[in-house]
Amino acid sequence: MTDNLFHPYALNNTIELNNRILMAPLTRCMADDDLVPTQAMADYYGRRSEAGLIISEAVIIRPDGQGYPNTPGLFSPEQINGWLKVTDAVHENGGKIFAQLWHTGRVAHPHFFGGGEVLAPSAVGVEGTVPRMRELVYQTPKAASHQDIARLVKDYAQAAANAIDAGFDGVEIHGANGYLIDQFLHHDSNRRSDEYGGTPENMIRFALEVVDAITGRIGSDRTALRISPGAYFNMAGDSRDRNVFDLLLAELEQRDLAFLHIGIFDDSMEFDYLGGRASSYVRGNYRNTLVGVGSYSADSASAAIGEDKFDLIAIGRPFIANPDYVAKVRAGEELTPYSEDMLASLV
Ligand code: FNR
Ligand code: 8K6
Repeated sequence: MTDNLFHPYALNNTIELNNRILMAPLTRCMADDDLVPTQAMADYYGRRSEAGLIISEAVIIRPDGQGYPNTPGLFSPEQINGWLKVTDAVHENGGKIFAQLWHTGRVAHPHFFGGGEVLAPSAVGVEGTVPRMRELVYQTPKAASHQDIARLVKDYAQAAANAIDAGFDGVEIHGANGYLIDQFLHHDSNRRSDEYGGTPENMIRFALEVVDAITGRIGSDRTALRISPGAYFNMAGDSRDRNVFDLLLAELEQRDLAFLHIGIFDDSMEFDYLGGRASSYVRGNYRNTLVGVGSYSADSASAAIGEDKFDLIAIGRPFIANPDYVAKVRAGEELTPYSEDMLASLV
C-alpha cells in the first residue's frame, strides 16, 4: 500500500506539492568543466518531474566549496543560465525543484579550485582520499577566521538569490553529511573556543547565521535545511552533540522553514546519544514539516507516513534507477533495482 504518498501537501501558503515523494539530492558529477549544468542534466531532471519536489544534487556556492569532480555551481552567470535550462525542463513538465546549496568545508580539495586554503571550523582534517580520485589526499584545513565566516554567510545568501534567478522554487541548505555547516555542529570537527564553538549556543551560530541570511534574502517559505544529528559520514559521533542539536531544533522551530530534512543513507541506523533513529529524535524535538529518507521503499515510506514518523519521504537511489519512479509506484509496477554502475551515466 502506497496511498499515503499520493496526497498533496502544502509546505506553506506559497508552495503546494502534488504528492509526498521528494527526489533526494544526488551528486552525479556530470557538470561541465566550468561547473555549468548541461542539457543532459536538464533532460535527466525533466524526466523526474513527477516527484512532488525534486531536490537538486548538491550545488557548490563558491569555488573553494568543491570536494568532488564536476559538481555544478551557482556562482557564475553561465552556471545560472545552465540551471535555467534545468528548472525550465522541470516546470514544463509540471514539477517543482529546490537547489541544494553546498560547501564541503574540510572535505574540499584545492585540486578543484586551483590551490589555496581549505576552510573549516577547526584545523582538524578528515582521513583518507577523495572518492573517484583516490590520488588526492585530504589536507588539514585552516580554521576559518571571523572574516572568513562573514564572507561564507554572504556567499550562501548570494547563492540562494542566484538560485531564485535560475528559476528554482526554493533552496535546501546542505547542513548534513559531514560538510561545512555540519562540521560546526559536531564536536569531532568543531574545536573552537570563540563564539562559534565550545557551547551549544556557539556551535549552532554559524548554521543559524546561514539560515537567517538566506531567509532574509529569499523568504523562509522557500528555504529548507538538511541536517545529520547522527554523525555517520566524514564525521565521528560524540555524545555531547546531542545538546547542540536539541538547541538547534528549538531555534529552527521558530523559523518557519519550508521543511527540515534528515541526511542519512539508512534510517534504521540508531545513535545511542539520540536515543534511537535520527528521524525519531528529530520528530520528537521539532513540530514542523519533516522529510524522512534512507533506504525506504514506497511501501515502507507510506507506512512510516501513516504512523506519523515524518510528513514527506525523499527517495534517492531508486530514483537513479527509475526516472519514472512515481508513475511506476502509482501503477504498482516493479522497479528496476539500483546498482552502482548506474552512476556512470545520466539516464
Ligand atoms: C547521495 N546523497 C546525497 N545527499 C545530499 O545531501 N547531497 C548530495 O548531493 C548527495 N549525493 C548523493 C549521491 C549518491 C550517488 C548517493 C547514493 C547518495 C544521499 C541521498 O540524498 C540519500 O540520503 C541517500 O541516498 C539515502 O536515500 P535512498 O537512496 O536510500 O533512498
Ligand atoms: C555527496 C557526494 C557523494 C559523491 C558520491 C557519493 C556516492 C555514495 C555512495 C554511497 C556512499 C555511502 C556512504 C554512507 C556511509 C554510511 C556509513 C554507515
